[in-house]
Amino acid sequence: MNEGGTWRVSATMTRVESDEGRVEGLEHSVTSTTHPLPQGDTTEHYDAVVIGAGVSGMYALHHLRGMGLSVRVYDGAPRVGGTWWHNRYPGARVDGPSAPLYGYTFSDELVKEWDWTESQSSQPDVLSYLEHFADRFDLRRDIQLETRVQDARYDEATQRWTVETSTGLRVSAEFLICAVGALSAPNRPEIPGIDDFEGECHHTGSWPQEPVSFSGKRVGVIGTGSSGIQAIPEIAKEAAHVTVFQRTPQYTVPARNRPLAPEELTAVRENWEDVRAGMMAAPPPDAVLPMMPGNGRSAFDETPEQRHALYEKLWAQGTLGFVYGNYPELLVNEEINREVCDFLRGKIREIVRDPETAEKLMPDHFYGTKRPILDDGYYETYNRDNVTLVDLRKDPIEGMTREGVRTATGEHAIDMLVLATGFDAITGSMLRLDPKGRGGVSLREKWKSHFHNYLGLMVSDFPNLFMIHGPGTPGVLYLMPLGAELETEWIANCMLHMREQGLGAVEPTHAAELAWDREVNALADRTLFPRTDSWYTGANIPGKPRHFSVHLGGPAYFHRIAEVADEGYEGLVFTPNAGGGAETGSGRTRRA
Ligand code: NA7
Repeated sequence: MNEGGTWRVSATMTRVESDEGRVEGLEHSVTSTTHPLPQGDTTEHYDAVVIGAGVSGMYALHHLRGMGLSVRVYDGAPRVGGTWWHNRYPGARVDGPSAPLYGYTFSDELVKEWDWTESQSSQPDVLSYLEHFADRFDLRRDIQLETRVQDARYDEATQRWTVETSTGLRVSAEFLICAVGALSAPNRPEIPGIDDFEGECHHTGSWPQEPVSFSGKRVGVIGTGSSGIQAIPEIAKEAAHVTVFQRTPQYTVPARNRPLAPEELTAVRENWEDVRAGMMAAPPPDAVLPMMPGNGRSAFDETPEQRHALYEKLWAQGTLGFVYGNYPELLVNEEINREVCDFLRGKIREIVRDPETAEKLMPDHFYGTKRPILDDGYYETYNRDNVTLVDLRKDPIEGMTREGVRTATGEHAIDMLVLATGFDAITGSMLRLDPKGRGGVSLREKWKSHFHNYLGLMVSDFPNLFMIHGPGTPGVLYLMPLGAELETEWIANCMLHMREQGLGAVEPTHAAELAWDREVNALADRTLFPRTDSWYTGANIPGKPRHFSVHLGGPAYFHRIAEVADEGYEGLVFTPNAGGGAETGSGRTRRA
């Protein structure tokens, strides 16, 4: 959409970028502020520093560079890919709407040229795709790997961020884009004696680069979330024995991964505009829950038999269609949710032959209120002779010894411990970065008791800092690549607005943050989500403030943030450019 000579994301989510990576119409609108270095000063200067070379960070680089900005990306890993680089455990694959939807959408060429091979893409395939993306759009020349950002500080006088890296670099930038990942700060449980364990120990979220052999080994796995449930069947195929230490039993639905037929890809490519539009379509205003497209029928208009037939059909089809193709009441109505839980518990009893093991596997929370899981033979794995399940609710871990895991009833000798214990999700990687905002205020201090933010994109007292997939975005419950595109485009348009208006700093008001928090929570409170302990609420991390951190609007979120921009960036305070020379723009520069 072209408004007065510039491009911005409108409420209808018009695409703004060409395949070549230039943002159409912007070449003359944005001037890079790469400065010549003063003598003796080794600081590098950019318009924007992006932290993270994963799905979001790479797109941010591509888009901002396409606007003519100077951009530098830093990532501690030796390769691009972010979460998809680190989560290389056996069985890792996309467990959401997958190929070709789990990919960037902005480039028709990219959609046409990348041949996804499976319906649920494997981690190596996603990583190859991201490597291809980096090459295809010539991103590597602006990405510096094996370089962790150790310090990031805002200077009010110059309206710039100064970043220091593990490699001794000092970098200055007007904008700091934190693409640090929603699932990037691994949660290592503090088990007494864990450092005494003499065997191998690997976390699924930071899996070794070298191949890990399970052959002939007794492997203990702690954790039965998505990662554990993907990894356990694969490990059990190779290991001498697997002992699973389960704290919370989980529902999981068959992934039904299968090879993609070429004609399926062709059909998507031929209808790409419609497919893409469908991914972003605004839910109807009377939607039971905006993130749930549902199947067009209300559960209450059908008989119990009809509902059961739907659950059977969805189970047979597998995939997250079990959630998204279910009744729209699934995540908001106790009665319907309980019916689905009963159905799924029945499936566990059918599959698992030993009734005692089946009982240990029975989940008791509302289905879908923890991240829904897809598996490939998870419950079936407990029918193997080499797999044992320990129910930590009845037999808790007391500590680790040199040889294994000690629970209340005895010791489980193992050669390898796999920690599938998840992440300090959504906020953990920002807290690990701990940027220092106005007056040196630290994010850790700011977020000590609540993760205040505005639109999931910005934080008051942290001018010119933007987050992608931050708390309060639908990030982890939407399509991560598309979400990254849309959030980046919003951020880019905000930057463009500042350049046009001669503005040097932007941040939200605290009042806007509080209102946003209410908005996110009002949506969540309509659902069953807040009633379950999960990483959405922060309950998986001891001592973490309980705060529901996901916007449940799905595509509605993107329409909401577009509306904020269209209405003159309500809730943001802009400060004129400290460098002088530029005039403060029209009615969009406001005070709180
Ligand atoms: P999750 O979903 O957070 O799962 C972690 C699992 O580890 C879960 O079963 C936890 O039990 C368990 N856990 C965590 N800490 C402990 C301790 N101290 N003792 C025993 N068990 C523990 O992480 P994943 O990596 O599986 O998945 C994260 C996301 O990645 C996933 O949702 C997809 O979006 C992709 P709990 O349920 O907290 O009782």
